[in-house]
Amino acid sequence: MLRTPHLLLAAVLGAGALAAGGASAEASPEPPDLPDLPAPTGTADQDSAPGDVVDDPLDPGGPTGQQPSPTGTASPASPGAGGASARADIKDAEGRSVGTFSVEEENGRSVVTVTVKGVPIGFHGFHLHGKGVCDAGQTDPATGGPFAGAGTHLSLQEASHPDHTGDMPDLLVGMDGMGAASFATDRFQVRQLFDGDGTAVIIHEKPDNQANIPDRYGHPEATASPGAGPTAKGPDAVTLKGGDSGRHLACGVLTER
Ligand SMILES: [Cu+2]
Repeated sequence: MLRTPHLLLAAVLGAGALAAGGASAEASPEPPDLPDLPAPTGTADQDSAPGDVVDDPLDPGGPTGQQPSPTGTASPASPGAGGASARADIKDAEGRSVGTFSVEEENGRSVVTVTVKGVPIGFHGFHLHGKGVCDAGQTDPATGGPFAGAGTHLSLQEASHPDHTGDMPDLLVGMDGMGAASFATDRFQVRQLFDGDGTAVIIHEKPDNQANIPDRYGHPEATASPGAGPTAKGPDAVTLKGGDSGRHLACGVLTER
């Protein structure tokens, strides 16, 4: 049902693109960061309509029957990797179930789906942490919060926040305490979640600032990140570790299925 407006929009914007870029619109590759889960519409000017791509990532089901991209390179599905999936029951520190988390590989992307209830209103930092341990009795000395055993943010390579493998969009919870989200990420494949120590999904008490601390916010030089210089501006070392999301509110150990 969304396809028709897209096509119309693409047609309108495509006219401008043709005037500006001509036939190069078809040959230009998709921006690497944009999910391309749904079957492409096959229109020659899909890359020239910025609004078109943004609408589609939350439509992973999208079996529209449209033909695949003519180039065949838009969907980096790897043979044998498709269909792997994992899930987790998310519980708070009192052991109450507050939601479910699932991730499933589709067309080379990992599609995450989460639903929660009984969680405080607002945005919550939402991450995969690098150990599959959810013990409410393990207290984080830095925050006093539970589930310290889940470790730091899952990171398959050296990175700062918000570029860890396990960094995900904030989870928004409504006035009724319920929240739901679905998104795609290419930061990990499902099998990688079970290498080593396993993986836990964590809902934090506070929003994640994604380390977006503009330089106009100063802070004591003592908390500056390594190499930040004497100005002590921008995100400090703590922010670059976790996005200032605060305590762990709830936790779920991922299991393969
Ligand atoms: Cu976290």
